[in-house]
Amino acid sequence: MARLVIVSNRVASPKERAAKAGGLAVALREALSQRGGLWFGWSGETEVNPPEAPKVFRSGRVTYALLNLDPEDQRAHYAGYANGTLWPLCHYRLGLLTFRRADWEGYRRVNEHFARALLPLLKPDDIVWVHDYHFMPLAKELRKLGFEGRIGYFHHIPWPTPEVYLSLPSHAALVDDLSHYDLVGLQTENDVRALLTYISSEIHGWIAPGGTVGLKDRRFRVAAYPIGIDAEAFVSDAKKSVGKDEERRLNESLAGRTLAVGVDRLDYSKGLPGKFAAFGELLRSFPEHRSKVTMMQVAPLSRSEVSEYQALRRELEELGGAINGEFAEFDWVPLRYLNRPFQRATLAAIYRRSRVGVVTPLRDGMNLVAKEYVAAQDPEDPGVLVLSRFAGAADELKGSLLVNPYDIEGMAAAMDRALTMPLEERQQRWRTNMDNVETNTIHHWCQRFIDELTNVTDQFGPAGDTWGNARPQ
Ligand code: ADQ
Repeated sequence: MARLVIVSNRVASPKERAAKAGGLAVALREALSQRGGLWFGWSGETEVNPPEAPKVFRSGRVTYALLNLDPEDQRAHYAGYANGTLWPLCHYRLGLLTFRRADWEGYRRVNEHFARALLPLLKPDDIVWVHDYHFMPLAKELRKLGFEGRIGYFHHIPWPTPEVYLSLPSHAALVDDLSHYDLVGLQTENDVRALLTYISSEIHGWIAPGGTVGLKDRRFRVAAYPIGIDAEAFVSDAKKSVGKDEERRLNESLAGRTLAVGVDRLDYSKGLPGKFAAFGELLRSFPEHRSKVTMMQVAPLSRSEVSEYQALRRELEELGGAINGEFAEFDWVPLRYLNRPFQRATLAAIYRRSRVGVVTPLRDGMNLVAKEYVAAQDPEDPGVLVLSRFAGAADELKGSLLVNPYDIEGMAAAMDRALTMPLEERQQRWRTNMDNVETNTIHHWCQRFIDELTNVTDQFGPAGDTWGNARPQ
């Protein structure tokens, strides 16, 4: 079996416990330990004139290789191009997009640095799987250095429609970068359609049936691989939480009230101001819920070095304060707002206790919280998921109440419907969602991507012969 090499910006340290590392990190670590593998990424440290070679260490069957970055390159790469340009672009927030040539150059320099450091560690038959928008140019840089093995890329965030994508000054260069991968994975069929439409209508690429793409003299495959969660672990954590100290404390604090929950990184793509406003609207327009429903929003801080995130934090503090100021009673605080991370088991207990899960991003590649909320429910008495139609998960979780996150009153009405939904309908809707969460787990996702990357080049015909003799129409 060929060795697996994973490249990602952050690497979950081997000592990080499963409950803390998150489902994706755990699944990747498992895939690596099954076949033996290498996990390559940024060390989290910066230094002026960093060494070309990464720090390498082993844990079990997995080798870790971590690279230090120059502080200015790291800023241009991470806060600059990746999170100041690509993140807002892919989440349809053109008003927040900044494009600076220096950031674009820094982004490319970091990718070149990564490729130079990775190449000496690679064997010709390795399977290299690159994660996310921080590393779109990595395959091209590895190819320039002579690596001919299989390289795949998975894009965890949405791929925007051509009209939006064309706002990026470096749009053609970036898709040219992608064409050096053998397999490009996106979250949903909508994302695939958006990328393929751009390729065929804007840069003269060819699309063959099955998603094989021809661009200049290269071929690669583009397909949807909707990511899942470790459903079993969530079910088990949620069940175990019953009767434990944390569940007891939560119940005591709620004093018999109904709970609605939101769990999102503090990020402007997650639609948090709209969610707060919708909860305020619920209490205003449906006064029967006052003093009866508490909303808990867990929002750990992220990317605090980017100014838009600082502004969002202030906005939420103000909005949250205003809701509590308007509606709180001496014995009831409507909104509990927490900026801290929790262990998976604690999150599972909170999800299970919540009659409503409110997941209302303005755009989201998938949104794993939606799936975690479903997995944690009690099948006998499940809660209802209120889900943004603009989350990738909306394609799969058809038992949810789908909402438009720009429609505050519509979201308030959906929360009311969820809070008053009869048991039988809740059970039916939950079963529909749970069937999907149990079928398409993070393990299936991982295996399917690796299997298809392993075999992908067979579909392209003999090397060097771009389209066989027949040019696809
Ligand atoms: P994210 O934008 O980070 O992921 P999401 O898919 O919701 O969003 O995953 C967040 C993860 O963090 C969940 O597993 C959640 O449990 C965990 N988490 C959130 N708050 C937490 C807290 N307070 N304590 C501990 N854990 C917490 C990106 C894309 C998504 C895509 C994923 C995976 O933006 O669209 O679904 O990658 O591909």
